[in-house]
Amino acid sequence: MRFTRRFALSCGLVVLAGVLAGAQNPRDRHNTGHEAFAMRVLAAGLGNPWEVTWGPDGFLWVTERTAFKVTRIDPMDGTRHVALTLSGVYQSVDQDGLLGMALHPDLLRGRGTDFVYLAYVYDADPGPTVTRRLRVRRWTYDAASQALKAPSDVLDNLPAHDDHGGGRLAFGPDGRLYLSRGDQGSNFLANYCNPNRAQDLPTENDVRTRDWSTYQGKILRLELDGSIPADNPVINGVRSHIYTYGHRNPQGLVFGPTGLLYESEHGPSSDDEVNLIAAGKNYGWPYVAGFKDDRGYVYANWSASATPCRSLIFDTINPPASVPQQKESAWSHPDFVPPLATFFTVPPDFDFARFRTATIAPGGIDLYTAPAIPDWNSSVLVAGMRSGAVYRLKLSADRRTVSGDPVEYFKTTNRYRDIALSPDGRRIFLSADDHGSTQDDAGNRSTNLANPGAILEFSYTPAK
Ligand SMILES: [Ca+2]
Ligand SMILES: [Ca+2]
Ligand SMILES: [Ca+2]
Repeated sequence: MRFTRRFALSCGLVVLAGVLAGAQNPRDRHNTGHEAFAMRVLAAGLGNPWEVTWGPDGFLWVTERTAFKVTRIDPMDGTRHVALTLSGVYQSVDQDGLLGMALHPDLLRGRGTDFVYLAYVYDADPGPTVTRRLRVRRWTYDAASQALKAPSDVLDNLPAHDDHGGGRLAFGPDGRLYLSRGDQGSNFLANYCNPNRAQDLPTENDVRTRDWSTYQGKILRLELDGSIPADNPVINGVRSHIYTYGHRNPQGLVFGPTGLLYESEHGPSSDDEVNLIAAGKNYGWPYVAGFKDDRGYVYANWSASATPCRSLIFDTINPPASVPQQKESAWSHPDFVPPLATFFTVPPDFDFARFRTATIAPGGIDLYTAPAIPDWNSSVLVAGMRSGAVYRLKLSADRRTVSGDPVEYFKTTNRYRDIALSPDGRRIFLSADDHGSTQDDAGNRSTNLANPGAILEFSYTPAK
């Protein structure tokens, strides 16, 4: 087939396709985990909980994307304590608002660094026009009042838009902040005429003038004061905040115990990716989705159409002849890194019009390294928004490759946005969006979410 990307929401065939997809869509041919877990709704009705992480105080720390709150939740009884309600956040779509949060590793350890870092979208235009930008700002946690105080800017004026916002923050073992930035949905859906800038890199002058407009489809590495680390990679002759590039919409970012950095990102209509992130590397987007295999994806650059793009109607399956198209195999780059795993790579003749997207829409990821659940140490856990499940990828002994196929767990009719683990590894907590579409238990698309805005707990119950 000439071109096979597919926009899943656009067509009435999806209901029929849902029935047929069971036999053909690789997403529906997964292994299901045999371990037993008890499910409990720990909290519900949160404003799109986005990041959930286990804090040093034994509470779950949660960002609420659309309520602009940082909420601490007692994992025993679900009691909530709001540590901060932000002002100055901009949110009007599903990709903006309050996003990532990283806790300083010395938070509540009496070292004077009780810091919490947040990433959120704001409107940089003082007038009626909306100009989305992303800011990273630091707060100090005051344990006596259980509140976040004393905000201090880290970095702002980062590009943001109405689609593919990335926004995950991670605190590295090297004492630096890592931040994922999406490709802003460029060359796709409503933004199909915007050139995709995931491969664009800044000039020396851009860096000197603090023009961060190329920070789309990137993973950034920042000093804690927002400056560019002196040991950041030099890419194309320039050192900037950019750590890696060629990403689409990375929403998962987590460090393993030996300092390896794992990332998840959304694919187009196939090939969501889990990547091992290494300094200066190119992860291929938009030239390559998943592996460089010419399966199910061709880069069609709408912004370069010979006929003005705005006069065209976006069509993922059959772009008009005026839109330049390039097969994955026609592109090569010395720093290209293929993914560890995809969700899911499709057969060469996969019929997207019939069988729909093969993606899970990955949200956050976490790394499981506890001994509690037999054979899970070490695994990457990936939250699937569109599939309503979590996938476990078993890692090799050096944690640099994935062994075997993904195994599915915790299937419900929810959009799982992020994951947190109790330190003993016996409890897995999942945040769930308060609206949107996912799959029900029969594999059909559903917007009737079982637990809107919830934190769900799954406790491992070992076989007797
Ligand atoms: Ca998390
Ligand atoms: Ca890639
Ligand atoms: Ca591919």
